[in-house]
Order: sequence, then structure tokens, then C-alpha cells
Amino acid sequence: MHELEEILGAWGLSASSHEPSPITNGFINRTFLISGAKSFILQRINKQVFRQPEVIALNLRLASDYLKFHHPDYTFPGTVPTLSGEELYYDREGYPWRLFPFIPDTYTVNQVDNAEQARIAAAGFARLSRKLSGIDVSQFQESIPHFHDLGLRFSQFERALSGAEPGRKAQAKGAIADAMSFSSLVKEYEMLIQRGILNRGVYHNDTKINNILFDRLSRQAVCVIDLDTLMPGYFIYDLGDMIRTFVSPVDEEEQDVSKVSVRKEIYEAVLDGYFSEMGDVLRSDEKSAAAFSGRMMTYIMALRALTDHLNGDIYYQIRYPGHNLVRATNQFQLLKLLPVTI
Ligand code: GN1
Ligand code: MG
Repeated sequence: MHELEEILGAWGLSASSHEPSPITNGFINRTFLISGAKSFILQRINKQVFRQPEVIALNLRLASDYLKFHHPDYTFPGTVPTLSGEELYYDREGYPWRLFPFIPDTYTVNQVDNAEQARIAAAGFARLSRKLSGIDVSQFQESIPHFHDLGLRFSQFERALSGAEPGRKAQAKGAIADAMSFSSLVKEYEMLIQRGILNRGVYHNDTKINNILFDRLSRQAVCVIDLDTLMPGYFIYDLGDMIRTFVSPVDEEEQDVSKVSVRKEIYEAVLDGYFSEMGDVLRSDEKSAAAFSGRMMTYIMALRALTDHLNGDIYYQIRYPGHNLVRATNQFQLLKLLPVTI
């Protein structure tokens, strides 16, 4: 915590008046709630994952300027500049940090409880893309290049497989077989893109329900958070990641895969909420990729966790040996259960 004093100082804050406490549910960045008369969220960006943090800052500025002008009533959580007017503060080890205002009277949820909540959250993510649908996408850059490129993720998996330590490979035998058995999804993905069926737009790319702030009283969506991957992409990334993370009553951390299931009413609520905002932004042939989206995003996360397991756990934070393999097995189970058509 000592190091935080210096970092807080960049914004003229001090740990004596603003108590930092860690928030631990992300896999990538380090996040703290800074509680005081006015509270903040302080976050250290993982520089191994986000190799060009300035790109995050650029994308956020483009979106924020556009929204302020075209949709002034829309709540978009911008960063608080440092005392010297910068969006990022670099610590002694070269890690970038940024500060957000804490939005009071809001709460987050980690798991979807009911269809209404799913519908509200899906509409919340979709609203952001709809509000940004008139923006010039070409101004944006990818904060993680090829982030949801299924072809690339599959070849990273193949590379990890050929270089894997034999023990890890043996342990992952079932998951490797699953990875191979779904590889036709890669072709399907590439075909959708090559045929120009999907339009590029600005998407959130990490649409777990805990990235929505809900209003304490009305229980409506106040805003969307965790905008590091707000960047060019396709709607299947956002809709698909919601299907992946909303429909099962247990998340990807669950070790008992018999608990993984597809709650039909939640699946329908996700589609309903999403298309209530994005329905007329997307073309109808594009919308026909909705069922594919959930399968594709579940497959990509299964592949990424399996790849990390085979590589010796170098990307995601793990809490026990075999954690990444649990995540992969869990996601393959979900993939087997997701409907192929709606
Ligand atoms: C990572 O750290 P978190 O939970 O926001 C990952 C997502 C994965 C997710 C697994 C930059 O997000 O792509 O879906 O873990 N983010 C990055 O749930 O790799
Ligand atoms: Mg995230």
C-alpha cells in the first residue's frame, strides 16, 4: 500500500484522507476503491497486456468528445486528469495508472439473477454502441490488436500445444480434444468477415455484467465501465460475451461443470435487451449471426484459457495450479450446451 501514496499524490490525494482498498474481481488490471469525502476508483493498467496504454486514452477521448457533443445526457465515465493534466500517471516501474470518479448510489453484480436484470444490462451495453454508431470508426485503434480474432486465437492455441510441457498437455487431454472438435467455428467466423456480413463499429468487447453500474433505487443501468477495450470490432463480440457470461447460473471459475447450464429465459432476455437498442443499427443478415456470437465468444475464451494453461500460466492471474484448465473445461462445457440456432 506504501507505493500507493506516491501514485495518489499525482492527483493531489493522500492515503491518510482517502483509504485505498483493493477490488479483486478482474483478471488483468489492479483496481482500488479510494474512499474519502469524494471517492474514486484507481487502476493500474497491466502493461504486459495493454502494450500501448496511450491507445486506451485515445479511444476514450474520441468516444467521450463525440458523446458529449451528440448525446450530452449520456453518462460516460471519463478519467480524472492528474495535477499536471495527464490522463495516465506512470509509476517507477513504468506501469500506467488512471483515476475515475466513483459514481455514488450505484452497485455492480457478478452473476445474473433474473431475466429483467439481463435485459437491462444487455440494453445498457447496446446503448453505448448505438450512441457511437455515427462515429468514424477509423479514428479508433485497437488497444489489444486482434483481441477477438478467432483465427489468431486458434493459431496461438496450436502453437502453445506444440510447445507445451508434456505433463500439462496430458492433463489437458479432454480440453484439447474439445478445442479440436469445435474448430469449424474458426471457418465460420472467417467466412462471416470475408463476406462482409458484419459491419465494423465501436464495441465494448468485455461485456460481463459486472461492467454495468446499476442505480440503487431504480435498478436501471447508469453506465458502462471497464472501457479499456472500447475499440473497433463487430457486434458479435459484445452480444456473444453477454451470452457467454449471462446465461449460465455459474461463472467460468466454477470447478463443478455439472452446474453449468443455459438458462433459456436469460438467453432470450439478452437478445431482447440487446436488439431493443441495436436492432435498427444492425442489418438483418448481420443479426442472423446472433446464435453464432455466443458460441464464438465462449470458444475463444475456452481456447485462451487452455492456451494459457499450455503456456505455463503466463497471461491470466491464477489462484491455484490448474486454474486455467478449469476455466477452459468450464467454457467448453458451456459451448456444448449453447444452441446452434435461436
Ligand atoms: C479478462 O480482467 P477481466 O476480467 O476484465 C480478459 C477478457 C476475458 C476475461 C475472462 C484484457 O477480463 O477478455 O473475457 O478476463 N481481458 C483481457 O473472463 O484479456
Ligand atoms: Mg476487463
